[in-house]
Amino acid sequence: AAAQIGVTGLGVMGRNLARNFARHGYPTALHNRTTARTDAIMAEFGHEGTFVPSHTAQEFVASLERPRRLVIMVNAGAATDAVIEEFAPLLEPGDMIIDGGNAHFADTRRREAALRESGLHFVGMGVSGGEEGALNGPSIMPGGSAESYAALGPMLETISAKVDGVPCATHVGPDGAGHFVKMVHNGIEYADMQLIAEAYDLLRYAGGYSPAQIADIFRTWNSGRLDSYLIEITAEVLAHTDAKTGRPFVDVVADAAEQKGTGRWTVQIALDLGTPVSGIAEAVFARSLSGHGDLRAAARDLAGPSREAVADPDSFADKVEQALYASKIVSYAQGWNMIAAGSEEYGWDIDLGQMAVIWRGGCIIRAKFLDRIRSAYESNPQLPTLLADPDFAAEVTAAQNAWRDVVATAVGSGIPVPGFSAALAYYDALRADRLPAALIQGLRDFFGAHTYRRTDADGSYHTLWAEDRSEVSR
Ligand code: NBP
Repeated sequence: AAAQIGVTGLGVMGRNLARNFARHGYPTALHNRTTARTDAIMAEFGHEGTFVPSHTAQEFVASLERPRRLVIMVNAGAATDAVIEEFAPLLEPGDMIIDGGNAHFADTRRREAALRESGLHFVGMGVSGGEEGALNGPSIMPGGSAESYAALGPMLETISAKVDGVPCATHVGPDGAGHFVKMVHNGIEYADMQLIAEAYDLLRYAGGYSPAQIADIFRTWNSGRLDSYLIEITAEVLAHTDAKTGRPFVDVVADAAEQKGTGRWTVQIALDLGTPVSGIAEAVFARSLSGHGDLRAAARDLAGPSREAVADPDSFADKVEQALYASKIVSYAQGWNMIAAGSEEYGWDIDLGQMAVIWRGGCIIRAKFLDRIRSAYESNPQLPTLLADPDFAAEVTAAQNAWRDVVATAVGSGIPVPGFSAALAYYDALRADRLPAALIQGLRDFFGAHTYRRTDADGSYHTLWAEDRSEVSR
């Protein structure tokens, strides 16, 4: 039998992606290093569609119609290279290797270039939505050649999530573009979660609300402009009572956040691109700080204000909603600027509005809000920042007093809000007439003769600081 697509690496994600293809009527070839896993999947899910299981790489490749579409769903890094090395020699020009793992986009660029030499298409494909999404409709971010997308895209659009009938899958751009935007997506997810966590902390310790009450507040927020998957599940997690102790679940979970690395990659690459993603950076650092039990123990006795509840918790909760929303706009503005910077650097020509379209469903950051980003870029594809979109600008303007109050309350109460305050600082820095960067340039010129530019004349200048302080034009 000729399968239209094959999946190798039948772990949590690969198995569900394969089932998703088969359930949509595509005969799907199955392969896994440990063959027992393939057999077990056939036994359990074989009735869901047409599967063509194989125990060897040769059989697997032979079971695919041409041009072959071979999806790899294994751990990123060495495992992915090993699997590519195993299969590439068995393929023929025009065939596609599709890497659905969380690869670093630089690896994807390297692999794409190498496989192109032998006439193979390599598609670095970001997949978001976890286990559930892979089965029922993920958000899919494929990179690679336009030719490969022509052969693969319709299948991806079929199995992806849909919002208003529109698939959450699109051709992002050449080589590493898909994995790049998946990485930024994950970075934005880190920032979202950090902002949500700060909102919770404020409601709890400055608002004086219980976790169950905060769950209700999040539920209310979820019926408004913050409507999103993460706000929805925040209410679930906060409402949950620990079965063992009867205490709020959030109080029995150790407060040390872990990470698998895509947030860190986002920040590393943002530093290389020179694009300020302070919201994502603060989120990554906040997780890492939370895990430093040694530092936290050493600092426990440092002085700070006592945490007292505000006088009017209800109005405070409303302000926290505004601060959260405004900070979220900033964080998405930063994320989108990073995608634009990557697109520019690598010549990907990414359609910025389309990223909002494919993240409206299937993925972890899915939200009503993304529709607004889509329309902002639809109105102005050259939008320099989301904050310049008239609708977003109006909303942030309306929220800014509350936002400042919330940050001030946090500072006054000793509640750390790196996400809220970094977002506000970014907002104020962008709108400032003059930044103290002028002084920094003066200092650089003083100690290192690094020169500076002037507001009143072209050219670069150096001031002879030690002597008569006259300026020298360079
Ligand atoms: P799992 O740990 O469930 O499965 C890993 C798979 O990789 C297994 O099939 C394993 O085969 C195979 N594999 C490994 Br590991 N090393 C191999 C090698 N050297 N040669 C051949 N096969 C090898 O992982 P998962 O959660 O399905 O994740 C797969 C990829 O998807 C990862 O890159 C992950 O980052 C990405 N991803 C995960 C999620 C999520 O929510 N979990 C979401 C989006 C993307 P075996 O059975 O023989 O050990």
